[in-house]
Amino acid sequence: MEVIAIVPAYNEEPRIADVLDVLTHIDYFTGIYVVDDGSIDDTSMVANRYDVTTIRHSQNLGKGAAIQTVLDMTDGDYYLFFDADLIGLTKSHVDALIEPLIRSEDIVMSVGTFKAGSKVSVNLAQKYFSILNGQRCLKGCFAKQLPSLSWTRFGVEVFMSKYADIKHYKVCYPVLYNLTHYRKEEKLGFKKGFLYRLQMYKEILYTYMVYKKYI
Ligand SMILES: Nc1nc2c(ncn2[C@@H]2O[C@H](COP(=O)(O)OP(=O)(O)OP(=O)(O)O)[C@@H](O)[C@H]2O)c(=O)[nH]1
Ligand SMILES: [Mg+2]
Repeated sequence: MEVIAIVPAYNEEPRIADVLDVLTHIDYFTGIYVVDDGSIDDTSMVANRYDVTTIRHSQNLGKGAAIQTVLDMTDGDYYLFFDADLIGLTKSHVDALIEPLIRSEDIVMSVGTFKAGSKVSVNLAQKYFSILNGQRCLKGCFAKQLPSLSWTRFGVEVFMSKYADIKHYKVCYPVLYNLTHYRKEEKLGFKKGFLYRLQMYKEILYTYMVYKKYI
């Protein structure tokens, strides 16, 4: 059985090691793919210290295109997706994403929901818009059936969820306690981070508006 982890990463040099430290100790992964999407920092160099396949796009093509690159070159039974900037990732989070799919014939995708625990608090967007959460597991048959994700950029999660919706496929939302991530403002400073956030919302909104054309 092929169980593949995909970590899209754009300028995550200071943060990606914490995620790869956990993923590379999970014995059921048959492949871990980091897609460094034209980062201008040393994301690839950090990833290369681990037993993972690092793919580098020479220019930034967006999160959706990064994921598509790996889907095109692999044939997984399960695909697990993790952001490269997670704080507090453990094996139990990974298990919580894949187990419902292994147990159920019908469920094609799990979408993680961040929930505050004793260790972390989560912000409102994380709590109420789990459709945007990047921590997911997809059955291979569903992942391979998806129309191309290459155009979606930050809309990739919305597109996956809307596609499942339209096809009336079953999705579940396991709660991931004590898991959170760095926000753009923390990574880039308030002004740059906020402008980048607006750009992300624009891409998500665009996907909401046009996704039907691509299905
Ligand atoms: N490959 C690739 N990965 C990206 C790109 N943009 C973002 N990512 C990765 O996708 C994940 C989520 O991106 P973030 O910018 O943290 O977005 P977010 O966590 O949804 O948003 P905030 O917490 O609100 O800032 C991280 O691992 C990023 O490195 C991109 O253009 N290409
Ligand atoms: Mg983030």
